[in-house]
Amino acid sequence: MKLWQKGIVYQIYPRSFKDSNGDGIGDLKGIISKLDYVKNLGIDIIWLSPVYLSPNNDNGYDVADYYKINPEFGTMADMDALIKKANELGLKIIMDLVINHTSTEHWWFKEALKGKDNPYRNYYHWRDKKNNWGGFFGGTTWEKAGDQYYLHLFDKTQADLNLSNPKVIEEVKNIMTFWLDKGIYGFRCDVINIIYKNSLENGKRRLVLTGLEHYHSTKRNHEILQELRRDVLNNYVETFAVGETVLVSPKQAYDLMAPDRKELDLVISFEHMDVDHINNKWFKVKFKPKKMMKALTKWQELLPWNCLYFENHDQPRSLSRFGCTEKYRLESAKMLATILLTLRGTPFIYQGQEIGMTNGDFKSLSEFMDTETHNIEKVGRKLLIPRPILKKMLFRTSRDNARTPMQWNATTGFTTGTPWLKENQNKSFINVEDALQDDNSILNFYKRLISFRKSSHILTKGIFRVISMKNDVYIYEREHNNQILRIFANMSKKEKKIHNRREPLLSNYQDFEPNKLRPYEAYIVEVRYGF
Ligand code: ISL
Ligand code: CA
Repeated sequence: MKLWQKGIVYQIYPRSFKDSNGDGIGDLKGIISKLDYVKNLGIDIIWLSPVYLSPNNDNGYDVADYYKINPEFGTMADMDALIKKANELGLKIIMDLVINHTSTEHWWFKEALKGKDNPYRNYYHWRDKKNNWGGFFGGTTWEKAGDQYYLHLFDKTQADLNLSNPKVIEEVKNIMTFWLDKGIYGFRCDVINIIYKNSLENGKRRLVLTGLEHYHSTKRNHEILQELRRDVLNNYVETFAVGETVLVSPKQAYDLMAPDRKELDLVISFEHMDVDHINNKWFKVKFKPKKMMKALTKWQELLPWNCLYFENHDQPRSLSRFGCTEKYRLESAKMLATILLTLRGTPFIYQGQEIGMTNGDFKSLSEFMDTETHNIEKVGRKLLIPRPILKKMLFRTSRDNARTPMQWNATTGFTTGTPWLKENQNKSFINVEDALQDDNSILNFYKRLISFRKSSHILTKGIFRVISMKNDVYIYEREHNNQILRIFANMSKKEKKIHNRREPLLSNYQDFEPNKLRPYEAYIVEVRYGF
């Protein structure tokens, strides 16, 4: 087994993790100061969201220079120190690789703006007129610059790179090599299945993302990934390339990660994140556990290995979506943790998830910093969505829900200054300092689960088999070498009848009652057939 299969990944969103100098913005020195914490949790791999030079219109996903560190985060020397200290602790680092687009502040783009015959013009996509494509952040995907328009599938300050230009591919290879030579373990590749555009013609009309068929999972996209593996990743002993995808089926995901195709190692898919909305994430509906179980089961059955996650910097907090933030906060957070760490695949934990952080307690739209949230607000206003409804949509779904500062303690744990994004006031009782001292905390439960998983061949290697998805109760097994663990998870706040008399090996309740699951109760039992 590779390290990325045995290990646990922890995602750090640098801006919100730990501020070391009181300017209200998390930074690299802050991260260094918390590496011991991450290590003690039982983590093996850190995924660092972008730290490159950036004007921060999309918090670093708009890269202005791939070879420079954003000064708000520190210096290249700090980055070297982070890699060194992490490696000393046995922690690997993967960095975000954002190659679908650059910031319009990137010097390539500034050169491109100089005119049609500039050598960098062809680094981007240009048209004389807009087409009918729809963007990920709402609205058109074309912005005028001079007498032409450039393509941006995301914010207008994120210009799509033209990967049909071999020079751009060379640039990507150089960037990857530069960072791998510094001792990182690999990359989380941003929106990696939409990087190659077959054509810039009008698309078939769709409710969202018109034009998708021209750039989604193209053949050439696969070839590019094969080329990056062959010419870059293969030069190193072991690397890890995990790709974030957009709208993939299990088959499309498998084609990106199948070992014999030599593209990515692992794919981040979204179906289980789409279970509490209709059409798109802004239209939330009541969460039905069955939908989640079905989505998880489907991917467990169809892919040999999954990226297991309930949260990241783009998703509202899982506790606020799929659990209970009040009466059963501890139980439901631990129940979700139990599922996360007992399925087959590589678990990803997003900063703060391990202490049960919840959605932000935003009171007004002006408190949001996220460009997507503001773009969608504009779209909503144009569509004449009544203000109270629009507000509700944004409060519930804004990506800023996941980006509020990490709650290290009840007071100035994140920063001694003014945080760049409003802190959640529940830091008074949801914070690392308190959680470390409380044996019953979500944090200590995560630690127990992580060490349980790592010492169990059944959980790391075993096959997955679903037993039941009825009545809000998820029951499945993992099996390896004829040894079986059965996992029970009550995903609701109602007590449920089940069949089980065996004492659990690990449970989110202190005691055990046979043949029932109390609200959000979840546990692991050992099964012996034929005895
Ligand atoms: O927010 C989303 C998921 O609910 C998606 O629409 C998201 O924009 C998409 O998954 C792509 O995300 C990635 O690329 C974006 C960046 O804004 C996100 O933070 C990043 O994770 C553009 O680089
Ligand atoms: Ca700082």
